[in-house]
Amino acid sequence: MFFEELLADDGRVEPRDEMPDAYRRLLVRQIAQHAHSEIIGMQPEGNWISRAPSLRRKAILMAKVQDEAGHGLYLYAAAETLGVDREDLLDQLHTGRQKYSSIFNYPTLTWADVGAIGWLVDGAAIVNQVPLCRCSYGPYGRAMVRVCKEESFHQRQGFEILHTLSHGTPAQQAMAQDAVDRYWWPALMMFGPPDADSPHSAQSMAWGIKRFSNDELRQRFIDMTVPQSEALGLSLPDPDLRWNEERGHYDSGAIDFTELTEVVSGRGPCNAQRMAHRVKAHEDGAWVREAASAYAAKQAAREGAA
Ligand code: BYC
Repeated sequence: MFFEELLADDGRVEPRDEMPDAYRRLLVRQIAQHAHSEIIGMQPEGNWISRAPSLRRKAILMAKVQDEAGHGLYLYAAAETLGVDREDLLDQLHTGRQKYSSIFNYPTLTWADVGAIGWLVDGAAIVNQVPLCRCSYGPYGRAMVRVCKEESFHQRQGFEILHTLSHGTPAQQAMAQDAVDRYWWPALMMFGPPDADSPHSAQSMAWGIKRFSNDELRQRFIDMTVPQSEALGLSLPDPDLRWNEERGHYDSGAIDFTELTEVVSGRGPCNAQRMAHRVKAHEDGAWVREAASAYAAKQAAREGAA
């Protein structure tokens, strides 16, 4: 069969190729959730654009939040190549039938949270998404290449914010530490449930959508981040974190996955607020979509007449 042979050969599946329905469904589910995460992800940081501490910081943050909107658009476009409709995906998000990343249901209480999101959340996103550049589905993998380049800039801007704060006044240091204390565990939960409780991993890895398991990527993130925290002079809020010579990895404390379940089930600190804001933004933007459609129809009619 063409599909199986292609995957066995590490080839790429393209939109018009034949593929099993279950492969298509698995991809639509993941790409849609990913797209939704990017656009909901604009909210926690967007909250600080008007309060960024300098013009430079404001300009950088605006560019970053705009990048996240762009990522959402590439991903909705990638999902559409699988035969789904963007309006329908948005409807599923707005009615709670499709998920978005748990991480965006936490509040951004101080400016340092913008640094912690860049460093930890975008850092986790890179670790999760670099292997997705090799995803067996072509349009998703290609979208990820550009997304990862931009995420890498985002991660550095977060690190630089925290570096400035952690080398600042005692109050600034405390603010940076507090942000890291609040974002560390939720960032680890971004990688999903432990492998033993991850219903989609086995099939997703067999089909070359995911290349590594949730726990493997979580470990990779921890190993990468501990030395960075030392460079920042900030501690990570896990007393059990220590290098394990035998394993060649950091050991870490147990993650409270009941918190992930709660947040994913809609009971996180900001779920209701994030969703209400998203639905309102969509409704407020209806006139823009109508105007764009009317303009496109006019252009098409003009081209047809010429
Ligand atoms: N939050 O079988 P599993 C970003 C769900 S964007 C919410 O392990 P899978 C950024 C999962 O969907 C960040 N839900 O699933 C943006 C499934 O539910 P359903 C988003 C979660 O797919 C702006 C169920 O739990 N990144 O970084 O094999 C600014 C069972 O899980 C979560 C992506 O979407 C969670 N944390 O693995 C800054 C990357 N974890 O569908 C940054 C692409 C699990 O059965 N996605 N669930 O109802 C992936 O790599 C994978 O989908 C995941 C989960 C690793 C997230």
